[in-house]
Amino acid sequence: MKIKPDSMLDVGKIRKDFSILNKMINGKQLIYLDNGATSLTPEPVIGAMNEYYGEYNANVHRSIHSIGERATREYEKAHEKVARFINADFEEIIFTKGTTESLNTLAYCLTKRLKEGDVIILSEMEHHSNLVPWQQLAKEKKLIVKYIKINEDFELDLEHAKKIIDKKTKIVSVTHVSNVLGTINDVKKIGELAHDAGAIFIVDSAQGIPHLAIDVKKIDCDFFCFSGHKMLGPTGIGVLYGKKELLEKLDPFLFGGEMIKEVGFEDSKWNNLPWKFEAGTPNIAGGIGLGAAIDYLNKIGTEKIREYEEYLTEYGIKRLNEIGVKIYCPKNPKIRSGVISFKINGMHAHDVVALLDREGVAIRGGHMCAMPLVTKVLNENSLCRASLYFYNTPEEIDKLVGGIKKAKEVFQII
Ligand code: C6P
Repeated sequence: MKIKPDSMLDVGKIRKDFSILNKMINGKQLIYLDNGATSLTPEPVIGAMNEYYGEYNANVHRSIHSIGERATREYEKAHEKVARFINADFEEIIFTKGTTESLNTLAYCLTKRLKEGDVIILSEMEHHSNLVPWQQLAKEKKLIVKYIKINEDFELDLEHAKKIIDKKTKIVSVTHVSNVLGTINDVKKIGELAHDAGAIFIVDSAQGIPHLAIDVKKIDCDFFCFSGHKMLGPTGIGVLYGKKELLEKLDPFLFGGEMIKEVGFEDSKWNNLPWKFEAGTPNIAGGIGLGAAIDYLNKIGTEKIREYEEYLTEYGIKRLNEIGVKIYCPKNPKIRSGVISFKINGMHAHDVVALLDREGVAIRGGHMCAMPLVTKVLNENSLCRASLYFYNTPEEIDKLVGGIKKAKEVFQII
């Protein structure tokens, strides 16, 4: 560990923007290591949403009074910020409730393109959000779902992917970063395999975009899904990116106000992109909050965030290895995000989480909404997961380690 963390990011200064970090939990200062579940929200993001409610609380794309026009401008600006952040065009950015809604929308909208016997390729490390919608669609339309296997170093087995992606494959949908293993998948490569077979390629980047610089054109994915609340934004807002030519061909999922250009008693015409897919009054404050979160991430710099998190993750793994817990993550730091899942022999994850909570340390335990991975591939009934973000520090990891030692003492595990 050659580099000093302070030379990468001024974490002390950054932490001042997150007032929740001063909170006392069970008499101890909060140590928040559950960023994979949701990230904390900095003051500028809270401020942007408060400003909307306090200064120009109006609906968008409807009212032409001053505050209505300002709300529309700010809401559209948020789409522009997201587009620039991932190197997409404005029309390609649809706001949804989150990754889950983005993926369900795709499963619904793509139904018409699928017929009995068509194949959908997922991977063994999918979150339920990128598994259940396809599984249910497959049951309804008699499709076949196949899963790319994981190798012994917790990476996707690309040789296996090559074998199962063929001309029958119509959709390949994989996670960018595993929320259990922290593996950063080679989505560019998987996308090439999908496109060579003529399939649509979808990326679930719920755990990717908060931590990595994203360029959807470089990845060359057809669709890209993520949630605002894991990248400093509020809950209830997320994004579905789609290539314009594909979005234009798809029928909308929700019908109603906002998504139409013209309505008659017999038929209707759809609005331009992206509004064709945003029916009804949207989450205006949430969208504006997501825009502010992107401003914040840009100010810090996605490359710096990645560099610091790589350092912090390596430190975390080293410290946890010292106390003999079993860690499930790739060896190669270049393909590892700040997710560290581990198991303490003789203790259920929920007991570990509860005992750490007494020390003010917040981590997650269970199957992490990736039940097939945890129970069938890793053969565990539950795991503990510390998930880091750029406002965490090595000292907080030391407190986690101290808390685990105490928990082991309670259970008399040496
Ligand atoms: N994972 C976790 O603790 P939503 O809930 O729609 O914002 O995100 C769903 C989702 C989809 N894909 C991946 C890879 C995810 O990690 C998540 C959310 C959280 O791991 C909550 S279960």
